[in-house]
Amino acid sequence: SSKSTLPYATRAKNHLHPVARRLFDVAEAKKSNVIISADMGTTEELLKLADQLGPYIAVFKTHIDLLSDLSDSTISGLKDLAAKHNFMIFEDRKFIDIGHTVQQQYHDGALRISEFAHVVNASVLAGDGIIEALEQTMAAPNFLYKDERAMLILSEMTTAGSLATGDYTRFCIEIAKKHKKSVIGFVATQALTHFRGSEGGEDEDFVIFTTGVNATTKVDSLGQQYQTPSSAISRGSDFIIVGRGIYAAPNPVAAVKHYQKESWDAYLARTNQ
Ligand code: 5FU
Repeated sequence: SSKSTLPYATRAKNHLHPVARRLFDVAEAKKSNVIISADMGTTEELLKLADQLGPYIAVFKTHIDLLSDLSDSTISGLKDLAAKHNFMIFEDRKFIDIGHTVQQQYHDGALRISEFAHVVNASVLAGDGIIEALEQTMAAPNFLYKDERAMLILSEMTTAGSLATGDYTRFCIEIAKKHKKSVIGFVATQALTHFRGSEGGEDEDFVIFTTGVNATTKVDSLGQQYQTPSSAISRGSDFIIVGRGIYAAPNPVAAVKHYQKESWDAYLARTNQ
């Protein structure tokens, strides 16, 4: 049977990776499987959003390169708010280069991603060397955040005409299975169990983060395609990622509460609770 029918609490107990355990613990503690996609342009807006929405979210998703004023206070402010509100941070950087380059982009560099992001994602367009490179950095003996960092493979995308489908998505699963020390799951529109065949091992519990979620809109003008929170969760998503549906709403706090309730109720239904 699929892991996605198990409660987060059970998955938290059984998961091999400490970052996945913590994700499920946070979800359970806050009764939230919502991730805000905080696509802000300044540190002030970013930190304000994190403080306002912090109580209602499990994870705060950043595109740190959107900030025009990234500085020490951005990073320390984010880390303080993550501690204050007990949320995790996902940097949606979509690493895609050769191993040597992504190590530098992940650790140090201008964006300092390894310092603040518990979770990052990578595309395997270039093969699994990118995963090995990031895993090497995450597991280095002198790496400060060992056991507190993990990654997701970008295995599907939500845009019209996406090429990340079929055999490509299947390849992502093969790579994930081989790198369970660092890969905890996928960015995907649904559980990927239908690609896995019958050999899905008992210790296999991939976490699914789902972008392209909006309660009221179907598309944007640039190819984005949405499903609703309850659709995403019922199809096996574990955490829904919402950007404009929340931060561009007239009242973002009211909006996040709405998304939190809809997706938590869908999770309870899926897990027969
Ligand atoms: F990998 C992906 C994808 O396939 N679709 C996405 O929409 C990532 N995203 C991100 O989720 C995108 O870069 C935005 O940060 C966010 C969606 O924002 P929206 O305002 O909810 O459309």
